[in-house]
Amino acid sequence: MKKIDLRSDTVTLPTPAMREAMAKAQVGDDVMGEDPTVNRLEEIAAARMKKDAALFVASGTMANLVALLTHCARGDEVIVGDKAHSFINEVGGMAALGGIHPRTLPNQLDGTLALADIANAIRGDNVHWPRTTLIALENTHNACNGSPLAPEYHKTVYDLAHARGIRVHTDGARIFNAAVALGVPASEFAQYTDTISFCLSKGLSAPVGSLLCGTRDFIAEARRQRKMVGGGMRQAGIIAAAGIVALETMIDRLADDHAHARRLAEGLADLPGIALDPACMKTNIVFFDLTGGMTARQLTERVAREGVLIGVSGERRIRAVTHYGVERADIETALGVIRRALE
Ligand code: TLP
Repeated sequence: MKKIDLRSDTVTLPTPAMREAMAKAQVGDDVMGEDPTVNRLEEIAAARMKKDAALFVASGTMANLVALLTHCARGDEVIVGDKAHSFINEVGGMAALGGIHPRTLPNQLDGTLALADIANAIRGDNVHWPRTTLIALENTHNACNGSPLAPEYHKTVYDLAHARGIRVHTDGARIFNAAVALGVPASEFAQYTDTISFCLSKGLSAPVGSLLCGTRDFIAEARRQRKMVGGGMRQAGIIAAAGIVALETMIDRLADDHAHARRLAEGLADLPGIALDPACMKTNIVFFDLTGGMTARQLTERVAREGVLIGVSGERRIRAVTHYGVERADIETALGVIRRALE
């Protein structure tokens, strides 16, 4: 029985081309700046985002942490969505390690922060208050149905931030999903954010790694912060090699994942006992709610016994994510298994 693992696109396995590139990668000591494969990956990433420079880090969590540590001093405030990955799912690293104060605003259904909320939240100069230093956005927005944020939205936030002397960081863990969904290059989003991070290890299927992109000076300082949090990885070209293959070969196929997610959402919406609006599903992440007696845990356990893995994300809320290795036929199989499990 083939396992159909829809828990996350982080479960993707490296492609044969990645394994070959890893085996043949030229490597050196990256902390000394001497790993040619890491250097190449960083150049490719910066060029894709049309930024000056990029830094290879171990994970999306490290990319956001290093970005925030570089942007903010202790006691500074970052405006961030209440459903942002960096607020919910990164172990409170910004507070624990950076002394950074999160000011959460409600994420709208489409993953945005309301402009009026942002404008109201930016603090003036007052001896009682922390300084607002940064606005952190997320694109696609994981917890908001994988919604892609439009470049125009980024521009509005960027203009507002810069008019008030504040910078913007974008957690673009899945920025290529946003790019494919909206039919624009990733640099369209990146031009309206001071820094952007993205992951190689999610939909792009590389085994490890994320990139943080920004100005040359910013990345030079981020390199120190990366070292401080233990992210100097030495012969990291072994993993960077897979990242290069990911950027060169795995972006366009994300459209398949989106089509599969759409089919999954439509199929689920037809099942009794499930609530979801397929119109909300624009990329590869599908959330749905159980409206009958069953809990999310009960359903996930039942379907797991038949080889379909989905993620619990609330008492009656479930997440399913499509990715490389999940085919159209797998979606139909998963729908059948879920339907039977609900009966
Ligand atoms: N997200 C993971 C889990 O942590 C929830 C997933 O399965 O979706 N930003 C965003 C928007 C993310 O979705 C994630 C991972 C990260 C950052 C962190 O990346 P990693 O796992 O590489 O540290």
